[in-house]
Amino acid sequence: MGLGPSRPALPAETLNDLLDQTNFNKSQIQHLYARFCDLDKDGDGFVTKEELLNIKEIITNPLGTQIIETFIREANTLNKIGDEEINMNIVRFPEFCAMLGSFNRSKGMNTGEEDKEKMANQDHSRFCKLRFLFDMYDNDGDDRITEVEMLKMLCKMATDPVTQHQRVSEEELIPYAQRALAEMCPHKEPEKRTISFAEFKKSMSGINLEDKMTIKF
Ligand SMILES: [Ca+2]
Ligand SMILES: [Ca+2]
Repeated sequence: MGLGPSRPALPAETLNDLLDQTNFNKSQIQHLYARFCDLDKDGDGFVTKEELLNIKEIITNPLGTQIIETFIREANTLNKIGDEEINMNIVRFPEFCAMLGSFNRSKGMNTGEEDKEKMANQDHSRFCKLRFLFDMYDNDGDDRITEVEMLKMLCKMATDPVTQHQRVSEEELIPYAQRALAEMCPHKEPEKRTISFAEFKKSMSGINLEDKMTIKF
């Protein structure tokens, strides 16, 4: 088939499934597969956290590790087949495609679609991005963002990804975490303030996520 020995061909069955399940066309899927194979340095058919952390935009992003950990976590919820145990450290190609499909939705959209359907797709894409962002903050996955989790994210954002130098100290960031929580959650007692996804979504309305949250793979 003209493919080098280092890259196994994408099985026709997988390709057909992905054409059904995502909005990507055949050449987009093949492009993603080539990218997936590049990331899969040891060629075992999975990409691991370590392999994903090699992506150039991820290395230089202060939230790179968070993005990848959340990406893997979300991919693995799509990954569950029956009672099969979830392997939290790997992503297979179908999940890789499904995850990117919900991120770069506009790329995979058919041009001849009805406007209505396009709008629904955009809403869906925004929803997926917001959910992803929320899950990045919600480190323990209990569906609430606490002050500790907010503070942890702020510390990460203030840390240089290359030198690991934290430009602003944790003590200095505490008031910012508290203010963010107070703004998003109206609960009167500060120690009871946690943010739900609904509150998070509301606070993000009007913020353009398209520029900030389109990950190029
Ligand atoms: Ca691998
Ligand atoms: Ca939480």
